[in-house]
Amino acid sequence: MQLEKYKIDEANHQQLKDHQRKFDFVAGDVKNLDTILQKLIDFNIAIPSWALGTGGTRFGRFSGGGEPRSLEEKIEDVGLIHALNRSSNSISLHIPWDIPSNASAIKAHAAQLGLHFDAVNSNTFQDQPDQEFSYKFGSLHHVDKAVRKQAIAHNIEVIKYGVELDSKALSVWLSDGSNFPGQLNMRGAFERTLESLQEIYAALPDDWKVWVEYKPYEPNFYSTTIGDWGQSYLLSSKLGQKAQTLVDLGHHLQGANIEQIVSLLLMEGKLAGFHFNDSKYGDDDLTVGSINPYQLFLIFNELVEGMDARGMTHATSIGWMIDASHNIKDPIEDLLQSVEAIKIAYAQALLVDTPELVQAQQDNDVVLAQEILQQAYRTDVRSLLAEARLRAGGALNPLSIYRQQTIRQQLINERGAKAVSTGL
Ligand SMILES: [Mn+2]
Repeated sequence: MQLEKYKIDEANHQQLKDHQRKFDFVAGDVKNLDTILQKLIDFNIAIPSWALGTGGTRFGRFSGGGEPRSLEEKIEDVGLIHALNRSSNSISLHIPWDIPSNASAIKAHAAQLGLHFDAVNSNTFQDQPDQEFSYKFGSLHHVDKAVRKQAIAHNIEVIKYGVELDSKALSVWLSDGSNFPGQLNMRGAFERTLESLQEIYAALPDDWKVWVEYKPYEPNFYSTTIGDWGQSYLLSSKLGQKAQTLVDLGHHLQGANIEQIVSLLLMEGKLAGFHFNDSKYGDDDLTVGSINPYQLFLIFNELVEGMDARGMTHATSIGWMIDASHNIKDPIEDLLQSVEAIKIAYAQALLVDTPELVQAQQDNDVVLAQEILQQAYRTDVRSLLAEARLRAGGALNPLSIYRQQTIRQQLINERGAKAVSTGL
């Protein structure tokens, strides 16, 4: 289904007076208001195709109904999100969960909804029914060359699908690791991974990147072959300029200073981009900003400062993507909340008074430095986001329109109460 523009306009009209009062209250104190609004309009976050269905736990999956049954329907759902928030103009595919069998039709369908394709993701953490060798003991790091070759070929095939869709990056996350001490020679595993990635790297088109994601544990619980940003950085450095490190917020041990990691990767030109989510304990796949919005703000503060220092365009210089799929919310509502939380953190980071902060740091004025950051963090920027959406043709309040228009019920009517998203 598609949401007609006039329905959004009608709802906006009803909310406009209330919005204007809130916006005027905040906007009066914002320097460079129009520049900031334009940056917010430009800033889009890619939606992963696997986030449009209800995720599972190790114990079960409870679908909410009306889930997209095909890639086409997933694209329609992203189109709905983008129509509402004008901030989700791309979709990231996971192969083989979503194989674009007719690339030109898929591309045309997406373009009609104002969407394009972000990074394509390979999958060698599961066995597929028709594959010859198992990934039980790893893929790109496997001790058996035949298994590595199969995994390399899969990645090259994913690049091929991506080229057809005009994607520009291959995102690689490996579950390769070991569960018990002694199971694996760690140096050997790393070296085999590097060799495999070198073959994949050689197949990248000139204007492509490969993004190397890391994760400390799960599904393996003793070692992971690309376990942290240092290991990913080592690989991406050895591979070359087209390789960079991808930061997934949930892929850190508790207490890790992610903002510092981000700052240094950005300094080295090695930050590929983000997989946004939130967590309390591990890779929890919770909605961005639901647990620790201050950390998200601190990350964006480093991003804005670091990107400005390198003269990078915020919206397009690195990849911005959500990677979350949990099990109790309506996925579309969850994604609307996620995009909102990311843009709130971004807007707050744009409000940081950088010259004042630099001076406070120079003076070792710790109290003032904290005050400057928290002044920005404690500003309610939601009406700035709403104004940016309004100017871009979206909804003042996407979630309220989504509910008011009973979109989920319409999707259930169209697709069925038992429709379960493909892939996950
Ligand atoms: Mn991820």
